[in-house]
Amino acid sequence: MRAATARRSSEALAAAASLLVLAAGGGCGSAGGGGGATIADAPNERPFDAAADAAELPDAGVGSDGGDGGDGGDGDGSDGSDGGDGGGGSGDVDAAPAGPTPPCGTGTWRPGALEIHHLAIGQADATLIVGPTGRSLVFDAGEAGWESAKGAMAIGSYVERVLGCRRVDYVVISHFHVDHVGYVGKGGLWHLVNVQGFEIGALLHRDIRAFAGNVSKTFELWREYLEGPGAGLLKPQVAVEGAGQVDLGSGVAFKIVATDGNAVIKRGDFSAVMMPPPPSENDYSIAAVLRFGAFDYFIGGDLSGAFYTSEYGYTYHDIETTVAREIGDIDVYRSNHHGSDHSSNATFLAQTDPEVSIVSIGDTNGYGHPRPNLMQRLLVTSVVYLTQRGDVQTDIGAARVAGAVVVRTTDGQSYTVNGESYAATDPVRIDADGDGYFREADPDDGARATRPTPVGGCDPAYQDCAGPSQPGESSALPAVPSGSRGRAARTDALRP
Ligand SMILES: [Ca+2]
Ligand SMILES: [Ca+2]
Ligand SMILES: [Ca+2]
Ligand SMILES: [Zn+2]
Repeated sequence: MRAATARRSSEALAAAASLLVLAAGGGCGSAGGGGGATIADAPNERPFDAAADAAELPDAGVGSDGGDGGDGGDGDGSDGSDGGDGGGGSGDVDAAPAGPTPPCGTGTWRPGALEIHHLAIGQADATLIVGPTGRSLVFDAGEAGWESAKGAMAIGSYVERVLGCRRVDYVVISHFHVDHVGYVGKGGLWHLVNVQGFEIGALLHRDIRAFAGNVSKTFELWREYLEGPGAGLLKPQVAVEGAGQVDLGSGVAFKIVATDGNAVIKRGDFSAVMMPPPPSENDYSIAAVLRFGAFDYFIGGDLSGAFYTSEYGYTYHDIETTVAREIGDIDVYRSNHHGSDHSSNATFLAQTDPEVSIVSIGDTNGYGHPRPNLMQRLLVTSVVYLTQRGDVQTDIGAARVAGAVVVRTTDGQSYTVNGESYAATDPVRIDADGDGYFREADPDDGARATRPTPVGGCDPAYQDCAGPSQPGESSALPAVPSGSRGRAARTDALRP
């Protein structure tokens, strides 16, 4: 369901209107941006490819991946290798001169635009979100190899090019795997603040004291670092569900809808348990919905969508199915867990019904990403953009291999993805029985007690299977307003 709507004039009007708002302040720190004369020369829809950009940097050759990071990693069980990339490499990190931080708002971003940049940094994640007043959030800042700083170098130069400065208001780390946060003392988020001199307003992370499954050296070092030298630099906060922690400017809501397993997995530290295999770090990913007008976007790290036991010593659990009812209909979906088919389950996609899907993926991944099943599921519901081609054995159909994927809107009504135009929609979705699941996702939309069951079933070791019909769900469903039967049930409380 895509519709072309190139409405340049309404975009320009909205941009002009928001310039007036800007005079009241906000923005990324200091400068208010380049003024109003820039609407005609709108920022590049697709400024550059982060990986390519990094290759031009003098220090881009640092930290070739090597050795054994001991990272529990990101595997699927559909493959073998995990953690470090193997091979030699010194891993030396040259200290890039930080220099004075230029003023914010002087990069490619222009006031009035909401931009979401999915960087192409291989099999690792980094997404830059800039609100219409210039407030900024980096969601994950990972490395494709544990000893690498290449991801950080690419992220740093990309962010500076968009914002004009080395400062971001928020960093959200979905979970503590190298491909989402990097390794302390080597790369990723550590490198951004310690070597490149980035200033961070606040770091939101999951509760790594109260919830731990299959942990890695990456996880343990970050847990120490955030309570030690990292505390002052990163101002870490434990993420909580809701929209109270992140302010991306007027009209934008950034709501955390899952963290620490969304109550699907039992609370506790299972890191010393060998058998049964404890939950994957992926299960605990922070997930969030961003709403701006009719534009709805979801991002959720490596959130899992099936109970599955890996031969590598961890288990996945279906978190997506419970989170789906908190999300509702979306326009753009940042695919969970790269190109894994243990995520993006059928219930999740039926409930959220995205028009555009974005898969952050590396060409040289050992996991067979994107998995054929995943591509089929995404392609029937959405136009699919891949940051890299991934495994060449997989038929990707009409998916676009795009490099960095940039989503941009100025009015919350139409948006572009690397320059292609789409209409944001808020379709009427039917949830006749009021159980939170639209009829497309609900096995029986006339029976409130009948809801989607977790993919792969319930894990008696780490879930409460004797409780409510679905783990993680309180037996008391939210009250249903009497007039809501047959109407769209999504809550609009977040809408600006
Ligand atoms: Ca929408
Ligand atoms: Ca229903
Ligand atoms: Ca039902
Ligand atoms: Zn990952």
